[in-house]
Amino acid sequence: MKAWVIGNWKQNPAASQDVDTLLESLLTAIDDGAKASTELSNSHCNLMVAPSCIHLAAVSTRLKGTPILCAAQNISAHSASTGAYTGDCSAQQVADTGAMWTLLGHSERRQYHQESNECLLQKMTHALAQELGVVLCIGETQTQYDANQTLEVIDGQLSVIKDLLVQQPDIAASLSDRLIIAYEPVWAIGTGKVPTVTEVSKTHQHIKQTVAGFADSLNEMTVLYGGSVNADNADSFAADSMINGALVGGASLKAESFLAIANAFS
Ligand code: G2H
Repeated sequence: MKAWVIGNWKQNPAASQDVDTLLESLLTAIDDGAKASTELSNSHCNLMVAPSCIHLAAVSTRLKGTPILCAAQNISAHSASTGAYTGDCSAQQVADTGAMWTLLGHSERRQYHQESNECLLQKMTHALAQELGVVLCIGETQTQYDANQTLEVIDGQLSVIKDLLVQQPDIAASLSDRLIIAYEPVWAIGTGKVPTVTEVSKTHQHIKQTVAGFADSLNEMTVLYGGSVNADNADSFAADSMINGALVGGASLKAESFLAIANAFS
């Protein structure tokens, strides 16, 4: 299975000039890597970045024809492609920028925007209708982890996939190409704390088994780990066959560390 390394830029960088600098550093390093036939030629790893919505169109345009894909960080829960929804961007508007994926259900969206399974079911439906792939983020809080509730919490969050398949059984066959799950323990996000590789591996195994139980066609689900992944710890995650890549926040804002993580998974 080809690994994925995805940079979630969150609400960064502040200036579009810094977006350009980051993009050009990434593209130059990949170009140089291809010329030198190193791992950075990207033949073994899918690379994607998710800029903030204000930079999405520019980044998507710049990345056209390059080995890096572009994703939105979120889409509107409203079904209409246009309308009176101040501050929202519809799936169709995102697709129109050339972006081919969207993150959904990141813990920061769940926490600060009260995104529920119902809301995420709507967003997944709209994304897939516009042929956007979905990176569905799930994970437990510190309190839930301490109370040994990780798998229970994850099962609740994964049930949105089951609900989607109940509504649209016909998409089951194609869903594995358009759905990635990112397991991100909330307590590991931006904290420098990480679960052990064994813990992540066991949780990923549970996620894969659970999703495979929803439909036979979902028996090879790509499951990424996210939460304080950096150039130093990426190798250990990459060495485990249950971990099919990484969703990277802070370390994706520097080309050097993002590409070092990509190398680890290549
Ligand atoms: C988790 C991750 C990216 P960071 O949010 O999705 O961020 O790598 O900064 O912990």
